Amino acid sequence: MTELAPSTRSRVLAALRDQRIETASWAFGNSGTRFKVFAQPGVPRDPYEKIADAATVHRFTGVAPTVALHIPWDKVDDYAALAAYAKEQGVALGAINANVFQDDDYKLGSVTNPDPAIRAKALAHLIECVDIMDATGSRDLKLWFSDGTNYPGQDSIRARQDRLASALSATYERLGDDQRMLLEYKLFEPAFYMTDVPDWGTSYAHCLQLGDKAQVVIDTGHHAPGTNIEFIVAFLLRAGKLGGFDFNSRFYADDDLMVGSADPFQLFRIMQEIVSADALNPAAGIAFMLDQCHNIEPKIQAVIRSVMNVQEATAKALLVDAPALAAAQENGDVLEANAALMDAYHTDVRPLLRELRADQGLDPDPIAAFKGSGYYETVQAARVGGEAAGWGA
Ligand code: AOS
Ligand code: ZN
Ligand code: ZN
Repeated sequence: MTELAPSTRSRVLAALRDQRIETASWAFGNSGTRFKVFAQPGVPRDPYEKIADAATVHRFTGVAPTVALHIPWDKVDDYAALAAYAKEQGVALGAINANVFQDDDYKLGSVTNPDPAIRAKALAHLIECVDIMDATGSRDLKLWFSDGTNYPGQDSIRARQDRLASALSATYERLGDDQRMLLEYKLFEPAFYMTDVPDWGTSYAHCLQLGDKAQVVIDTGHHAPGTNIEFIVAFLLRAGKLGGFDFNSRFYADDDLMVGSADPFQLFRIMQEIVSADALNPAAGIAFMLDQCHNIEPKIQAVIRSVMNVQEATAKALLVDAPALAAAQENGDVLEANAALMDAYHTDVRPLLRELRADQGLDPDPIAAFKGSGYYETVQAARVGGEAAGWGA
């Protein structure tokens, strides 16, 4: 890497030191496709063990101090005790993810179901998730609805929007002052004709109507191929409506592969929008979460790699020469403006990140450190009969 000016170096290192990435409990459990779940040895058998794995990721990376839970995959009797255990392990509990997609009752939808009794059951679950947030101290309720229809004419699109709005509003009313609702959208799957929250515009419109505590969450795998995700990021940032990300990579649909593996340049472009809007620091309120499934690769190591991939994209975004970019844009200098981004993107930031970790008292190579720690061998021996902890359960 060409020598950085000392002021740039300290600015970039300080920003990277403050960065926070949230892991997901379900990433540590067995997962798969509808064709096969390949079980791995040593996977967690309960939410406590998932938290222990998430804490391990934080121990080696230093920037992943929270872990998102999924209800009911992470159902326990005492959520305050779970939060206390997380604290002992050196992490905190993050977003609470609701699940209104895995009951037989939800075949025709959850909060948009034509049957009022099923809508009431779904809403009760969303409210229960806010009760859980009170116990865990979580700030964010993450809502993803699989609701939609498979055939034209199956149900009224407008009536379903009304039902959705009403459930969102009842849940919003239940939020405490410091709690938020993050509404995720997804183009398709499991519904194939029409999804009730298919895109950022739908999520944005509902969030706008609800109020400040409702924000859009962008899952990077939930768009049509070729969608300009950084445009969505820029738009929502400007509107003050970007609540966070579910990071992952995709080649085709909702592949849930490791973030930064399919298209590291896209991840850089997203982080560049974040950095240029000064929205990287946790104080800006954007939750940078991972939502991934490690179907064939070792899970803890894959989560560590994912955290590092986000760090690398962020470091590159922080290296963009902002004054030079602004000047080129102002002068209409297309090539200089583009070069300002590309120069930063092509910088090898790995030495800088090694330096950051050394400064933080961490091993500069988290993957080698994890492999050498013996943690994976220990849990493989201890956790006999680990089960599917989420998708594919
Ligand atoms: C589903 O496709 C969404 O990405 C969800 O955010 C998530 O994977 C699920 O709710 C697990 O929590
Ligand atoms: Zn997601
Ligand atoms: Zn998804």
